[in-house]
Amino acid sequence: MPAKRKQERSQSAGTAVALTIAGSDSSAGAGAQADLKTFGALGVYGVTAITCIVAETPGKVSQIQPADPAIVREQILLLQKNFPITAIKTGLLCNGQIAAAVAEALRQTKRKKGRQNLVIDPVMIATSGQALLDAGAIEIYERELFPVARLIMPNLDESSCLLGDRIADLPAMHRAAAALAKKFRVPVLLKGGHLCGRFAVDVLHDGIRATEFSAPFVPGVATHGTGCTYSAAITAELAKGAGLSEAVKSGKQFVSAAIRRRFIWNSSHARISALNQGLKFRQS
Ligand code: PXL
Repeated sequence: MPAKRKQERSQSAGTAVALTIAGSDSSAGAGAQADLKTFGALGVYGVTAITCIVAETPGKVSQIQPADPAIVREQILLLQKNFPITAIKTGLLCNGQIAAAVAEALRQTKRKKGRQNLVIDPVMIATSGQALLDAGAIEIYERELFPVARLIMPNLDESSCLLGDRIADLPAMHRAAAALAKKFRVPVLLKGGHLCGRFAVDVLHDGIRATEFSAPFVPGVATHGTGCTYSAAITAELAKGAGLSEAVKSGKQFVSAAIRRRFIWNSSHARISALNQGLKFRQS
C-alpha cells in the first residue's frame, strides 16, 4: 500500500462512527444538531439521516415539515452501506410513515450486519409542550422499533403514554421501568427529570435488575434538547465499545455538564438559553 494511503487509513482507523436518525432543529440545541455536537465532543464521527425540518427557537416550535419517507430510507441505507457505523440513535421521527420507513431500513441493514447498537429516544412532545409525533408513529415504535433496540429511553410523560399510568414518585418509576422492559423486551432507561427534587434520577432496567443514575438537578433552566443530548452521548459511548451501564453513566455526566455550562443570551425582548455540548468533556 502506498505510504500516503497507509497514513490516511491509520488516521481514521480508530474513529468510531455513529448515525443519528433525527429532525433538524433550527436553534441547534436539540435534534440532529445536538447529536452531532455531542458525537464530536466525545470523539465520534457522526452521520445523519434527517427526518424533518423544525423551525423553532428554544422556547417555541413554529413549524415542522416532514421529509419524504423515501429520502429518509435512502439516507440510512446509503450510510449503512458506506460507513463502519457501530451505533445508531433515533430522535424525532415525526410521523407513522417515516417511523415505518426507518424500521424497514434498519431491518434491511440489520440482516446484513447482525444486531446493532440501537438507542431509541421516543421523542413525542417538545419541552415547550408541543406534540411532535402523530399517533400512528407510536404504534410503529411499539411493534417494530422497541423490540430491536439496545435501549429505549422515555421520559415520564412518554412512559405514561406508553403504559397508560401516571408516574408520581421514585417507586412508581421503578415499577414503570420494569413494566416497560417486560412489555417490550428491551432495556429501558426511564428519565425522572425533576421528579426527585434536588436530584435528577433515572432508572435503568435491563429486564432483570434496576440501577439508578443520579445527578444534582439544575433548577430554573429552560433549555430544550436534554433528551437528545443524553441519548446521543450514550450512543457515542456504545459506538466506542462501552457496555450499557457504563454508557449511561458517561451519558448522564455529559448531559449534566452541557446543562451546567449552558449558553445564555439576553436581549431587550428575550432571554435565550441553549445547552452547551461543544466543550471537550473530561470524565470526572
Ligand atoms: O427535544 C425534542 C426535540 C427533538 N428533535 C427536534 C426538536 C426537538 C424539540 O424541539 O426540534 C428536531
